[in-house]
Amino acid sequence: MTIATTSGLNSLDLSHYWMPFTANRQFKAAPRLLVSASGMHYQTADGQQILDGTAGLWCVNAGHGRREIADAVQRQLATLDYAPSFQMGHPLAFDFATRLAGLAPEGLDRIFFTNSGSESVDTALKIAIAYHRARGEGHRVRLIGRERGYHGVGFGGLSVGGIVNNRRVFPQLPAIDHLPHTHGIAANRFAQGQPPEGANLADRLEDLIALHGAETIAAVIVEPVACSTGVLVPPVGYLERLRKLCTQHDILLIFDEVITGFGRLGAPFAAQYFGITPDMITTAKGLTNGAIPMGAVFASRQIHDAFMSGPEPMIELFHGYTYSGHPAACAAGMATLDIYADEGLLTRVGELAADWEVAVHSLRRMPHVTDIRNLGLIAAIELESRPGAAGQRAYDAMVTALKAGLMIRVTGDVIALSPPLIISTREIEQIVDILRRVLSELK
Ligand code: PXG
Repeated sequence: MTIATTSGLNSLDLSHYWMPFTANRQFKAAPRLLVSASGMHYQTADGQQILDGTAGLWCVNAGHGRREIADAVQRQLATLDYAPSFQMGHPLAFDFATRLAGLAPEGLDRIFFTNSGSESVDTALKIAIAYHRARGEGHRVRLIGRERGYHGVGFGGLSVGGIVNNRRVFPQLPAIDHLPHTHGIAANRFAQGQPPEGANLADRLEDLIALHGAETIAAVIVEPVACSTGVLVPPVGYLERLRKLCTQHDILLIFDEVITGFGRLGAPFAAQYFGITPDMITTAKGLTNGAIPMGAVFASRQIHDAFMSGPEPMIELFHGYTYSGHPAACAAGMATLDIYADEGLLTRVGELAADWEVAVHSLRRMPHVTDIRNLGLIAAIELESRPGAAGQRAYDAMVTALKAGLMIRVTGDVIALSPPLIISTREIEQIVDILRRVLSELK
């Protein structure tokens, strides 16, 4: 068994690993290395305990080092390490899909397995286009995303996404358009929970329909809460309007719940929290508590059944991955769902959200803070950018917080928080206390 220790780290060769979404040269000059994790904490190479304010990258919902998951994966690998998923199967993938269907909003009970959020997104977009074709509307190929949306890094996801740095270097899919984002409305600053203004921005879909023709549009994809670009909480009534317009024009509505899925808002899915049923939900991350890479697309029965009409020997959807429904990932997922059920984690945020809201908004008067946003167990603290150095202030906050024993995420000059759902109220206070110190010392 390999156990990470601090010994040998001085001789660690950092040159070969090309790190994702990282300033490689800056990182390698002053590496931040984590070697173990348990519960709410990481441990660094030099033995420091770090309170995890971000559930890893928004994925370790049940906390770290869950023995049950490790044991389940180990048992599965020793029993059936791999089974082909094309024209073959293994029972656990069917069991896992059945369990997931039981958690899903009514009717979204057909599950397609992937290996990541990006793959879930590209899968859902392809299903949307193929669905319309299967029912004789092959002209519906246009996909609508939203400015400041993040849907992963596949060509589909980056095309519907709305983050300029992820897009500018790469060619995008044709037939894409974007709704406006909902950020920056003055009346919404420091709103607690859903902000009051901006539902009318959903009506901009009508402009896109007028411009392109509804019969060319396959799907609209949005994150119910746009997390990666700084926690943009949907204005009251916004998602309802999107749902209504999509239904009216036969456009599929996809909720990208890679982050909001599995309890982050206090319900299994944001769809249930908001009481709005999309046509598909994309997931990953909390699906396996981050322990094994896996994603899943939840599709409505109506979408699924539209594919099931041709000759039976025909493959209905020419799409899938070598590792779709991988046995080890299914085992991790089953063990994760057991933990969620046993510990009530998919609804626990309902009990924590009020304390969380009060705690994060107590930072309102700290230096540099221009806005605070929250929903469920998510929060953002937006800082004023230094002139000519956007992002630097929040980056410094991240480094200082880490030294003070707290892991936060930053995007631009926004601090994002999304701790594991097992957090205690004392640990919520700890997060805020450390941030208070960090902000008061920040240049
Ligand atoms: N959709 C959404 C809504 C996401 O948040 C993806 C798709 C892509 O998932 P994969 O598994 O392909 O990375 C994501 C991923 C951050 C951060 O700090 C967010 C993500 C990933 C890494 C960092 O905001 N979200």
